[in-house]
Amino acid sequence: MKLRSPFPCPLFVKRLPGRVLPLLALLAAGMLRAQPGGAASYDLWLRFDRVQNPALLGAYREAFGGIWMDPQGPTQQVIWDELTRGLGSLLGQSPEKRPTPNGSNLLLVATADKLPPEVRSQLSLDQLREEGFLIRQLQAGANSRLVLTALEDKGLLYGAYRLLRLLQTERPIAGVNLLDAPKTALRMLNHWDNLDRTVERGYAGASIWNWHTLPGYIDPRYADYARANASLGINATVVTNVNANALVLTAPYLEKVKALAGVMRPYGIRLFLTARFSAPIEIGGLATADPLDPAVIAWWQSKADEIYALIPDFGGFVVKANSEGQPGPQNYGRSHLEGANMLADALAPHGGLLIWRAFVYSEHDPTDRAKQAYSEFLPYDGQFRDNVLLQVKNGPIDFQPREPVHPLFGAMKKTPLVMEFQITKEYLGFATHLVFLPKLFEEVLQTDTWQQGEGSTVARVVDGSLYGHTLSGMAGVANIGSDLNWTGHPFGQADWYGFGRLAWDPGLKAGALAEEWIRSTLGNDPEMVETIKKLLLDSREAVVNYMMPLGLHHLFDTGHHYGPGPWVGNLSRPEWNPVYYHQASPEGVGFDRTPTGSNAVAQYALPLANKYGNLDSCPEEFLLWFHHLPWDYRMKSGATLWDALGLKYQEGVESVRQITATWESLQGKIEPELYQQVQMLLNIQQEEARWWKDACMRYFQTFSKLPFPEGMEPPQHSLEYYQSLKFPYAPGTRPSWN
Ligand code: BDP
Repeated sequence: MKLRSPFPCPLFVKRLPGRVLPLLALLAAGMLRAQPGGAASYDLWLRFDRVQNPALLGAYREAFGGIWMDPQGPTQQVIWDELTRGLGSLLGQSPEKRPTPNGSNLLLVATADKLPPEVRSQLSLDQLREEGFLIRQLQAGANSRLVLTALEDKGLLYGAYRLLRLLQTERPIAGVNLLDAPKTALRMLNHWDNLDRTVERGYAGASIWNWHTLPGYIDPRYADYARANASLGINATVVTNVNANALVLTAPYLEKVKALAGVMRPYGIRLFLTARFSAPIEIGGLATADPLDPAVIAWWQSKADEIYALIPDFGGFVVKANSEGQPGPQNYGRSHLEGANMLADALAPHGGLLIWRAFVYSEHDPTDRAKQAYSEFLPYDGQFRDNVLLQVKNGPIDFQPREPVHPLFGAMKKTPLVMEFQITKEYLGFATHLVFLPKLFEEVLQTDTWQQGEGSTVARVVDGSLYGHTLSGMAGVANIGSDLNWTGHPFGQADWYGFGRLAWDPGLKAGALAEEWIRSTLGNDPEMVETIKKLLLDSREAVVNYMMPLGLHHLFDTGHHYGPGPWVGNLSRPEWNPVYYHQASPEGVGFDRTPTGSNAVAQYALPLANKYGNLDSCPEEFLLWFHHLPWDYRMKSGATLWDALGLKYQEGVESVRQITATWESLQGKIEPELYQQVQMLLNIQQEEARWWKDACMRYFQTFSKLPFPEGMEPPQHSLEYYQSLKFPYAPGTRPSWN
C-alpha cells in the first residue's frame, strides 16, 4: 500500500524554480519570517510572530492558558481582539475564554472597579494614574494569575499592547509587576497632509486620508493607523497641514472629519484640525478675520459649536499664524496673544484645546531668525488662556540635522509648551537615508536648560513637571503615507515608534527604544538585535557629519530641501538663503551669536549662555552655530578649522560606508526583501553623503583658498557641476499653500 504524505507537496511548489525551494525551506523552518509584506512592512511592530525561545514559549503558554474578560464597549472590544489574536499568534495556541476569574494560568483583564474584591485587595490600586495601567502576576507557576488593570478603558488598552510587547521582545513574565502611565497629556501626530492628498514634506506616498471617498468609504487603513498609534500611547492626531485650507471647516468636510474621528475613538485618539486664521473671510463671507471683531468672534464660536455637535470629543485647533505667508492676527494689527485667546475662547466651553505654533519669523524683522520666536512670545507668558498650548520646534531655526534647543524651553514658565519634532525627514535625507531619529530626540530631551537650576531638562519641560503643568505634550510631524510600509524607508517605522514611546515618556533612552523596535519588528536573534541597534544609533551622528558638521545649518538647496545648496543667496527673504546661515567669507565661517554678534546666546539661562558663548567650553558640535571663526582657527585637536571641517565631512561619509558594510554582514539573517530594500537605499545614501561633502567643501574652498586636508577624498566634480544640479520633481515640495 502506498502511504500518502500528511504534507502533500502543493502543485505550485512543484512548479517553482529550483533556487526558490531552499528559501521556502528556510521559511518553513521559521528561520526567515514570512508574512504578507514581510518585516518592517505593513504590520509595523505589531507582527506577533510565534515566540522562538522554547523555554519562554513554554512559560508564556502556561501563564496564558485562559483569559477572563467581559468586553464592554468598543475600546474593550479592541482590547479583547488584540489580546486573543496577539496571544494566539505569539503562543501558537489561543487562550481559552474563561467564564469566571477563578482558576489558574489565567489572565484577568478588567478596570479596577470590575476586578473581583479578593484580587483588588492584593493590589495597590491607588497607584494607578489616568491612562496608566498595572500588569502584575499574583501567583507564580501552575497557579499563575496575571492581572491587567487600569482606571479606565484607555489605560487597559495601553496595558494590553504593553503586555503583548513583553512577549514579542521575549521578556520574562514571572513575577511581572509593571506599573506605568504616560508622563505627558498630549501625545500627538501632526500630518502635513493636504485635502488633495499631497503631503507637504511627505516622502512615503500620498496622504492616507482619502477625503474624496469619506465619509461613505472608511478605508480599513484608518483603523490600522489608529491601532498602531494606540499601541505606542499616541492619543491625538492633527489630520491636516499647518499651512491650512479653510475648506476642511465647511459642513461637507466636517462630516468627513466626523467619520475619521469615529474610527479613532475606540483607540483613544482625539482628532484635531488646523484652523486657517482667515477662514471667516474665505468660508464665512465676512470682510475681516480681525480677532477683536465681534462678528469674527461669533463666527468662530458658532464654528466650534458646529464641530462639537458632530464630534463631542474633538481635540481642538492647531494654528500656524503670521508665519511663512500664512494669515494671522498681525494682519489686523493684533498680536499672537489676541489671536490665540480668541480661538481658545471659542473652544473652551467644549473642552477644546488651542495649540498655537511658535514657528514664527518675519522678513520685516532684521534680527537673527534664531532669536525671533523667543522675543515674540516670551512677553506673553502668563497671559494665554488656560486651554492654550504653545507648540515649539526643538530648535530655534527649523528641524536642522543638529540644533541647540529652542531657548523658549524652560524660559516660558507659565505657558505649557508642546515639543514639536519632525519625524518626516525633510532635512535628514527624506525617506532615502537611514537615520534613527529617536537618538536626535533623546539628545534634545536630555538637554539641561538650567532655567530652574541643574536638572531643568527639556524632558521635564515637555512632561510638565518642571513648572507643574498638567497640560503638556509632544507633537511629531508624521512620516506616514500610502506606501505599503507606511513610511517609505522601512526603518522610518522606527522613527514613528520611537517618537510615540518618547511622547509617552520623554525620559526613555534611544538605545532601549531601538532594541524594542528591532525585537518587535525584526525578531529577537541576539546578534541581529545588537548589530542593528548599533547601526541605528551610529546613523544619527553620521548624517550630521556628512551634511552639516560643527554647527553648520540650513545649507539645503532651495524649496525642496533635497541636497546641498550652500551657495544659494538670491532669495527674496534673507533668512531663506543658506548664505545667511553659514556667513562664509575669506575671513572665516559661522554665525556669530555671541555678544559681538546677534547675541542669541543671551536667550539661554546663564550656565548655558556661558557654555555656548565661550569658545573654550562651546561643544564642537555647536561651534559654527554660535561663533564665526577664521579658517585657520585651531580646534582642540590641534587641526585647523578648515582641516577639521573636511575631516568631519569625510567621517560622515565613512560612517555610511561602515553602516552599509554592517548591514551587509546581516545577509541571511534578514528577510531577503527587506535586506535588499535597505541595501539599495544605503547605496543611495552613500552617494548622497559623498555629494554633500564634495559640494560643500568645494564651495567653502572658494573662501578658504586652502587645499583639502589629507585624509579627505577629493571631490568628484567641479563646483559648477554641483551648482548645476536641479530637481524640479523632488518629492514633498509645497504644491500650493491653500
Ligand atoms: C518648514 C517646512 C515647511 C513648513 C514649515 C512649518 O519647509 O514646509 O510649512 O517648516 O513648520 O521646515 O510651518
